[in-house]
Amino acid sequence: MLKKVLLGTAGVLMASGMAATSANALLIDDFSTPLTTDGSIIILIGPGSAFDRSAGAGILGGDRELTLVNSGPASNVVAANAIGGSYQHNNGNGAGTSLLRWDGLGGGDGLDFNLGDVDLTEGGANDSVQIKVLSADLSNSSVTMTFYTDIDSFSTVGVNIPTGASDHYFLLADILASLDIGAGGGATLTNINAIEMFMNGGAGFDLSMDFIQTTLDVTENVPEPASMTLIGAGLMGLAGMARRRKA
Ligand SMILES: [Ca+2]
Ligand SMILES: [Ca+2]
Ligand SMILES: [Ca+2]
Repeated sequence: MLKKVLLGTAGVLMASGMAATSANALLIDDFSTPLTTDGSIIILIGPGSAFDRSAGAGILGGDRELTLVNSGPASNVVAANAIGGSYQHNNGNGAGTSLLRWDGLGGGDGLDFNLGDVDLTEGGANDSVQIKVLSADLSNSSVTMTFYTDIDSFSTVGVNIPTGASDHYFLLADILASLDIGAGGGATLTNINAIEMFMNGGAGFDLSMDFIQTTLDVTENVPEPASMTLIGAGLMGLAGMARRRKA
């Protein structure tokens, strides 16, 4: 019985250890705020574009802008929605794009710089951007993210999202190393005022995301021996408590 309790405790400790590590996270969007467009779904049949502004919880800076484009042909259907806490983009038999923008409250439908010098690293605690992908089918497609300090200082990085579901991380250092930068240089990750995510999808492109955040990549940052020892010590302490309780 005690063995079972201890195994259970170990599980909880491991889980809480993981949670503590990933608690250092700066949410960009969890898509809990649906699109403002009626029914939270935009459907474009044939060439054209639509703009959506959604303000609410779970959005960095409180304001998410979306420009959805159907590049044709006339029979192509392009759809986007934020229903049930995820963002989805789907192309039919032609191309289409989603431009998601987080540029803070205020400003217009274009690119503004109102995030208030947000620190993506949270004082150095975060080393990665995490994109929780529920499903992806990205043939003939590309996804990029651009991080702006201001109109002249920005960095664009390609996001290589694999097909299917994935918990996808890319390093903040990759943003700094980007060769695709503004006339004034790259972004300063501790002073970010706008973020864009551009999905340039060919025919059949589908992408569904649960959330985007900056965090510590726990898949690359495994516990060091010292903290494993601490967990072990904690376990022995709990074992002692359990024994005393039993007695
Ligand atoms: Ca805005
Ligand atoms: Ca804007
Ligand atoms: Ca979500």
